[in-house]
Amino acid sequence: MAPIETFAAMLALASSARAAPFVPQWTASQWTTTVYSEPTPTPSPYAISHHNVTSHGPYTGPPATTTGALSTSVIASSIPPAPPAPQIVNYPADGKLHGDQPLPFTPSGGIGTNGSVPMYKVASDFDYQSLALALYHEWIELDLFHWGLATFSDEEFDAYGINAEDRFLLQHMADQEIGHASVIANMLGPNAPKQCTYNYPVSNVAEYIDFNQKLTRWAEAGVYGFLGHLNSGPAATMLLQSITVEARQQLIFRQFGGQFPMPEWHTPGIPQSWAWTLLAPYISSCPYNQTRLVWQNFPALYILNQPNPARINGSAAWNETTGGYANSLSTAGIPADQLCANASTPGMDCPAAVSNNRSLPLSYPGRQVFLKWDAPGRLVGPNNSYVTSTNVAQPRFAAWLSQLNVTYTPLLNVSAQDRTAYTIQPDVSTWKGDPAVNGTMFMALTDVDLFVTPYNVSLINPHVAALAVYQAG
Ligand SMILES: *[C@@H]1O[C@H](CO)[C@@H](O)[C@H](O)[C@H]1NC(C)=O
Ligand SMILES: *[C@@H]1O[C@H](CO)[C@@H](O)[C@H](O)[C@H]1NC(C)=O
Ligand SMILES: *[C@@H]1O[C@H](CO)[C@@H](O)[C@H](O)[C@H]1NC(C)=O
Ligand SMILES: *[C@@H]1O[C@H](CO)[C@@H](O)[C@H](O)[C@H]1NC(C)=O
Ligand SMILES: *[C@@H]1O[C@H](CO)[C@@H](O)[C@H](O)[C@H]1NC(C)=O
Ligand SMILES: *[C@@H]1O[C@H](CO)[C@@H](O)[C@H](O)[C@H]1NC(C)=O
Ligand SMILES: *[C@@H]1O[C@H](CO)[C@@H](O)[C@H](O)[C@H]1NC(C)=O
Ligand SMILES: *[C@@H]1O[C@H](CO)[C@@H](O)[C@H](O)[C@H]1NC(C)=O
Ligand SMILES: *[C@@H]1O[C@H](CO)[C@@H](O)[C@H](O)[C@H]1NC(C)=O
Ligand SMILES: *[C@@H]1O[C@H](CO)[C@@H](O)[C@H](O)[C@H]1NC(C)=O
Ligand SMILES: *[C@@H]1O[C@H](CO)[C@@H](O)[C@H](O)[C@H]1NC(C)=O
Ligand SMILES: CC(=O)N[C@H]1CO[C@H](CO)[C@@H](O)[C@@H]1O
Repeated sequence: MAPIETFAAMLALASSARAAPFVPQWTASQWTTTVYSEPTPTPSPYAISHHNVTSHGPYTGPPATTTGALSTSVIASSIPPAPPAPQIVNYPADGKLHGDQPLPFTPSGGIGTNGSVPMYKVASDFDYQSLALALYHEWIELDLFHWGLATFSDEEFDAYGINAEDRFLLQHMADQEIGHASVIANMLGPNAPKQCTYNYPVSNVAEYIDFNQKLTRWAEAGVYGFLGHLNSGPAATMLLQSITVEARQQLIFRQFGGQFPMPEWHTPGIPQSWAWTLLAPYISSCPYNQTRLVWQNFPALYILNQPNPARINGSAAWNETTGGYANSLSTAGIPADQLCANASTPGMDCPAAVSNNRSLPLSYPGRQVFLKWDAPGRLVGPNNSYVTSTNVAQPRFAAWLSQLNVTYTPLLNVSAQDRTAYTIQPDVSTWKGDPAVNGTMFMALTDVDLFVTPYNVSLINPHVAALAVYQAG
């Protein structure tokens, strides 16, 4: 009878959970399928209420009554370095067991392994703000993926080799976002951010696919940046089980765009404020009473010669983006014989495919990269209610954030008046044979070359002047 008692207990948990959505009531149905198989009516998992966003375009409403990031008392402007955690320093790491085993076949240690019942909810402001940011991403993806299907014709997709079966995959990826949004909203509770309306910088299939592969990359990297820092291990586990699917979506959009699917050996993690900076410009308005975020919006960085994956020679691009932040590709004005969509030679062409070799690299070490950036103080994001800011008066370095590395190169020929400069792509590796600067990655301008590594990368924020996605491969 033990399974039924457990089932009854789970049902009780499920019904009491109605008032508190972050308790995972759907756990009950998982138990019913695995433990209890009587044909009894059982609570089934319900997806979060959502709709198909019908309005798109820039925000045209009245000025917002509340502007700026959410804030409380701010204690300091930077966090000084401190010694590492003694437990990590002291653990011998010699392959032997150093503690009694809590169970057979089970080593001592770990977090959340002592039998305490997991609570799939956020446990701190850090957790709340991080998951709320992730939810804003799931919402935009739910709309963006459907929007493309509704906006472009079958013939337009077919011209890029994205056929009916591929379009079903796109539809399926949109639907996956319902699950991702439901999971995160459940862990946040009743004030979780709601669906918004959006403004996409795209006018054809090539631009749409490129915007998608860039947006899913910063959404993915945005989560890797905070996942290991969450107070709630249960929330981290559940979120990761959505983000692994997001990672597959990113790869598929690269394949749809005819790019090499995953040139990098490691996916970078970025600070939350970077993910919010990159996302916010594409949100036009959010509902009344929308939960606001604490994260910073940095000024836009324009990569003037951003490599253009729609070209046969992707590095031969000048001012071919649809704007700052995403710096996603524009096909406007490119002669037909320079578009890889029109090429038929392997290495030059770029049909949607599992993989494509590109004979001419998008970018390469030694490349001059020309830059322009905005001054702070611009209104961005939902209802134009957030304000871009930076502590940096004059940037001096480009920070190339990719894979496991942040590499700085000096800004050259800086014009303080025009806010322009150029820099040279560095020749660095993660491991021998793997160029660090590759794939869909990030570039920030900074005032100092602060040494940061994947787990303390957010300490760079007080030094960031402007931010962009860079298309290195
Ligand atoms: C949104 O539109 C898609 C078709 O693009 C449809 O399959 C889906 O059911 C719609 N969702 C809602 C909530 O209306
Ligand atoms: C299990 O560990 C948590 C902290 O990780 C602690 O709060 C809790 O009291 C522990 N429970 C038991 C039964 O030791
Ligand atoms: C990026 O990685 C791909 C796949 O390993 C490789 O072919 C390409 O040369 C790399 N690009 C650069 C700029 O190193
Ligand atoms: C944002 O603008 C929309 C449309 O004007 C409005 O309905 C909504 O209440 C505004 N949201 C906030 C948080 O002010
Ligand atoms: C706005 O949100 C607060 C909680 O943040 C809630 O107490 C209030 O009822 C909400 N107002 C409306 C009109 O939904
Ligand atoms: C590709 O473009 C780059 C940058 O304009 C140029 O240096 C290079 O010669 C071009 N390669 C070919 C094969 O046209
Ligand atoms: C880039 O192109 C846009 C129009 O598409 C133009 O307004 C802008 O001045 C150009 N910028 C540069 C640096 O050439
Ligand atoms: C694809 O690119 C790799 C790396 O540049 C190269 O070794 C390989 O020969 C290429 N294969 C084809 C079929 O082009
Ligand atoms: C450096 O700036 C000067 C003045 O703006 C300009 O004439 C020159 O071409 C620039 N050099 C490079 C390599 O961009
Ligand atoms: C990049 O990261 C790897 C792995 O942490 C490290 O070994 C390598 O030295 C880094 N390279 C640079 C240029 O920082
Ligand atoms: C970040 O971590 C590295 C160790 O991985 C450390 O050497 C560096 O000083 C830290 N950076 C800051 C700004 O604290
Ligand atoms: C000449 C030619 O093939 N033009 C095609 C180039 O690619 C674009 C986008 O796929 C098509 O619209 C053109 O017809």
